[in-house]
Amino acid sequence: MIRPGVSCDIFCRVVDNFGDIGVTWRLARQLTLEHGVPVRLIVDDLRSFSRIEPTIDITRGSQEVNGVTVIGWEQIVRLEPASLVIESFAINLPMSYVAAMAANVSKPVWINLEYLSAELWVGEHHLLPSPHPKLLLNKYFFFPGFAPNTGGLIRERNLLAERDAFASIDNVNHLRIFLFSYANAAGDNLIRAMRESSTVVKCTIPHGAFAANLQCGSGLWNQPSHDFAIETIPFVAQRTFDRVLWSHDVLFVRGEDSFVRAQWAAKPFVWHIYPQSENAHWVKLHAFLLLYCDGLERNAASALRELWRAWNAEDSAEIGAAWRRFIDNLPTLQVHAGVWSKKLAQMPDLAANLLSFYQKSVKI
Ligand code: TRH
Repeated sequence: MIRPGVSCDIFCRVVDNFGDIGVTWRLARQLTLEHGVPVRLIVDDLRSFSRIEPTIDITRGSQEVNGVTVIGWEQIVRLEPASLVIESFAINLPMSYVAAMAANVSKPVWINLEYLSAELWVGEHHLLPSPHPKLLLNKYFFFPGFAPNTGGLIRERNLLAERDAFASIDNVNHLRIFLFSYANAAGDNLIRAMRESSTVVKCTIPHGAFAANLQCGSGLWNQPSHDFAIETIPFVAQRTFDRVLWSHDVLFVRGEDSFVRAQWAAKPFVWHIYPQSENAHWVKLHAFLLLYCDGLERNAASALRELWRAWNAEDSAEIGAAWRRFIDNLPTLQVHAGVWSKKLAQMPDLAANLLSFYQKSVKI
């Protein structure tokens, strides 16, 4: 049981795209709906937010959505700090709010919710304190991750049961591909390879830069075909995003949140990692592959690695062959995706880990 009186402020700055708001919104909802914690989500970009939560009114400084109080960034000066304060992805909190935290007799538990990574050092740094240089305050690094010595992954209480109930009514005889990606120079050749495969393929692409950058006009993959269909769809609300994933057989995902949801969907997937300066993202990609491919049959593992490499390198020349090899190994990859998802589900979820750290900290 969560100790009475806990309240939580989550701060989100949208750097780009939807991952920052995607992760914080998911966490805010879970803390409120499953743990009964009153949450305020303070966001600097309601317009981006409204793409994944259409009920957001972008003209309102404060509003109640799914039990969470959503507050515009400019309202911060009025806030009395909560007992649990989560800043996401190392953003800087406004000085006035930090000073108010320091002035509190019972100091809030202050968390920096970090980016997800499978790198080993993450476990060593998880929950390390970072003392404020001037004020009597500690901020704690909280690292999501795939190992028991990390903060784990966001996983709602009924997620896997809902997924399994959904899967049992699933019955189609063509290959359904969901393609959510950053703009990718290898995109056209990937779609060409899908179109030319011997399997009947239906490919769904959410609106965005990836779809916009495809050479639809060239007509090659745009011509009507009995064996291939491609459709672009508008963004759905995040609440229904999982159902979209569950109704496909192969998932292309990106960033952080959809990457995790593909793993809970227990489907073979391809990750377009968020590109970082100095190619730092390749280290993260390989660290994840090392974990994910553990126990996966050799051929299937090499097919998966090959496709992930070609996709992230935007390698137009290799993507077609890599796709065909991936598809040849699909049954094995499907079984493995289920095994991986079960393995991850053995660990406590991120919200539970967060609240248990909070409980321990307030007892000290
Ligand atoms: O959008 P992303 O690439 O997000 C990010 C940001 O770029 C961020 O700066 C970076 O730090 C981070 O990645 C690693 O990908 P992600 O994380 O998958 O977020 C997409 C969110 O959008 C996710 O919560 C799912 C949601 N979504 C919907 O709700 N409906 C949709 O139809 C789609 C396609 C996505």
